[in-house]
Amino acid sequence: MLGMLGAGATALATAPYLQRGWENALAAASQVDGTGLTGLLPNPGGFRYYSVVGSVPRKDESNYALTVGGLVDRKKTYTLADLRAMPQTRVVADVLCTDGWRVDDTPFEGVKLADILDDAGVRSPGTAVRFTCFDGAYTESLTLEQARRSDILVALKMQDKPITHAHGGPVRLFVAPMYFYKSAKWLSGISVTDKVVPGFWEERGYAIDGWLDGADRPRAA
Ligand SMILES: Nc1nc2c(c(=O)[nH]1)N[C@H]1C(S)=C(S)[C@@H](COP(=O)(O)O)O[C@H]1N2
Ligand SMILES: [Mo]
Repeated sequence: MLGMLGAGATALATAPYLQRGWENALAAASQVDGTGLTGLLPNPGGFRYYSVVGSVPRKDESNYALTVGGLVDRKKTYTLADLRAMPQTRVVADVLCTDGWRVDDTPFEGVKLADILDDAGVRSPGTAVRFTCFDGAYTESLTLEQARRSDILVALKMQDKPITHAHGGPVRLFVAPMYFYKSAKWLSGISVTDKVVPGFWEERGYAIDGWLDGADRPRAA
């Protein structure tokens, strides 16, 4: 029976499993090395797995929640279904990590961060946004002006599929015009603050503004 399958059909049948195997292997390796050395392993998808902690709980429709608070008029909690019911935007952009790897033309899809901020109503003196993650460790931030760009998403899909656990699913941030460290995985909290609070890597020397060269930045005044 197996002998009757052409080589091509076999490859087609096994490729998705191989891909998932890689993701699991990378995730497993990072339980041992949570700080990014696993990023040196080859990965056919082009992406490398990053986590600053060894193990991250899995969340799905049964237990995922995104809370929005801080300097807002209406504190909110969104389930996955709530986020899926909002208008979806697809952004295709090059992903670049400061470690030197890149994956061009990667589609992300989800809710504009700006829509979520409008929903909650930013109030004075809110000028920045802080992101927290259900890995319990990673944080990120943006100015309010940056956060309102239409190419910054609370993403539910990556490469036109639901975001996998390894890539920060079910919900991650996607900040298209900046280095990928700004795109917090396993997003669980959005808080409007009165000043930019440096994120996890920014406390360790990374630039707070992660603009990519050639990103369409606001003109200097
Ligand atoms: N929660 C969390 N988000 C994170 C990180 C992380 O370690 N934890 N790493 C950042 C960095 S440096 C990169 S390059 C990307 C990697 O995303 P990937 O694992 O989907 O390739 O996630 C960013 N967001
Ligand atoms: Mo990165």
